[in-house]
Amino acid sequence: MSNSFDEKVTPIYQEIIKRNPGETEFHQAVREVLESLGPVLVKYPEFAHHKIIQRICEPERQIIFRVPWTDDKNNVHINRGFRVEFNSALGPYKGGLRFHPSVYLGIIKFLGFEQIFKNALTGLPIGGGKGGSDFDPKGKSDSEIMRFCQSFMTELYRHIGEHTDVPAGDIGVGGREIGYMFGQYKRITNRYEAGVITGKGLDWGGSLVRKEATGYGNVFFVKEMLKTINESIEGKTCIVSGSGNVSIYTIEKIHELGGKVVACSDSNGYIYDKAGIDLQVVKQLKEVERRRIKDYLEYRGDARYIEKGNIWEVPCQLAFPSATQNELNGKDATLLVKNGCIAIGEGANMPTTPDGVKVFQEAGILYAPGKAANAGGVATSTLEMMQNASRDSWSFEFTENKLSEIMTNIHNLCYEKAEEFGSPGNYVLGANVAGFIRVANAMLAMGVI
Ligand code: NDP
Ligand code: 2IT
Repeated sequence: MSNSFDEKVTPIYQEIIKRNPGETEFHQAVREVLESLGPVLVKYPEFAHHKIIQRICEPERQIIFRVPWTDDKNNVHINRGFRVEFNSALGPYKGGLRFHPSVYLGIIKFLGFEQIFKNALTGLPIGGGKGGSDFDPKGKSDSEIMRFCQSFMTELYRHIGEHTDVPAGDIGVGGREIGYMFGQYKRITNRYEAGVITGKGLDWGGSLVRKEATGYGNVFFVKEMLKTINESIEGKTCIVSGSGNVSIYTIEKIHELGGKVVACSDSNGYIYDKAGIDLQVVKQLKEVERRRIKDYLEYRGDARYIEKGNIWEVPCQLAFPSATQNELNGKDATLLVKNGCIAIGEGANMPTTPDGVKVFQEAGILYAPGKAANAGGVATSTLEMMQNASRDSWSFEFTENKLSEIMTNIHNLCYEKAEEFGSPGNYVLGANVAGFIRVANAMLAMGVI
């Protein structure tokens, strides 16, 4: 066991491992938060007395259900659906749905756990939850996707609601899937309850900037970090892993601010384009045609594609891991630092392994953990809920300014908390402590529930 654990926290962590066997990603996420909490328990002994940590680590409710569907050839398939309603101290459960074959309870619990603190950092009234399925959307026809989403919602609808639990997208769930799920919810309940799900289309209750929000928000966060060392995005060479929703809008904002992204990827390999990634090509391939990133070469002959390659070997000054958990390990981190990387902004949830985080921290480079840096997505989902509740719709500029303000606030909160708790520049500590204290205070006020 690492000595970074406070002695009060060690037995709590051991008990969590025992109660949740085999859920390695959940253990990893819990450990990272608990490693920050020693000094918090010293300052707030009432949190220990009321067993806030133990309660926060136990989901309020976990739902697992069968999702049967038929493919285009009339074969029957059975997938497993999940919704973990983790913590509602600050508001209705809020968090995305992930459709990916790797999904199991341990992944949904890690994501739901992270979401509690991320949502708290936004300052908005949202609790934490996450859901999804081990369904693999790759290669499925549009009507197969629709039937799967309808079957998934036929069970999920009874657990959600605008004041109860509000899902959104994540890996494998974008505007198309949200549309099919909202349609089925509306049909079953006979209610046009727009605030039950976010990431909706712009003509039917969606918010401008939601699609862009996670990527833009991450870039805003990194911009704020760079300011603390009198640096900026302008002129920097960047790499962004993945080529999905988060990656695309990270690239867009970096380019708008004068940086140059030279590499992005999918699960098959990465592309390197020295002249800078042509984002229109990536959007066409990924958002419209749902093809592989290697097909980028058909449009940009000078670029290179490295099948199964490691994107972190590309020299850069700023890195934005935006694909999935544990995609960047200790060796990768060492390589990035050696190649001159000065800042990391995590678009994905927990993309850096614990030994990778250690490398960044020991090298003293700027490192923004996902729960702070990618909070712009869920924050803008909440702006969508506000617009739904008031039957209003806001302009792009107004909404983007709000997002930018929220990201600056999150940055400053993490920065200040890290200083207050004796670890200046440690955004991991700052984010964990600030998020935890907000939830803990609400839990304390509401009694033992
Ligand atoms: P998308 O499904 O749009 O894109 C995911 C991208 O990551 C694809 O390029 C995909 O490649 C790649 N990827 C996914 N899983 C793996 C894997 N196991 N190994 C290698 N590559 C992988 O998802 P998002 O962009 O929405 O999500 C990306 C990350 O951002 C996730 O960690 C998510 O939790 C996080 N996030 C998303 C938010 C949102 O608003 N959407 C908000 C906050 C965080 P391929 O197509 O080959 O699978
Ligand atoms: O990880 C995340 O924050 C998301 N997938 C977005 C959640 C949301 O409710 O918008």
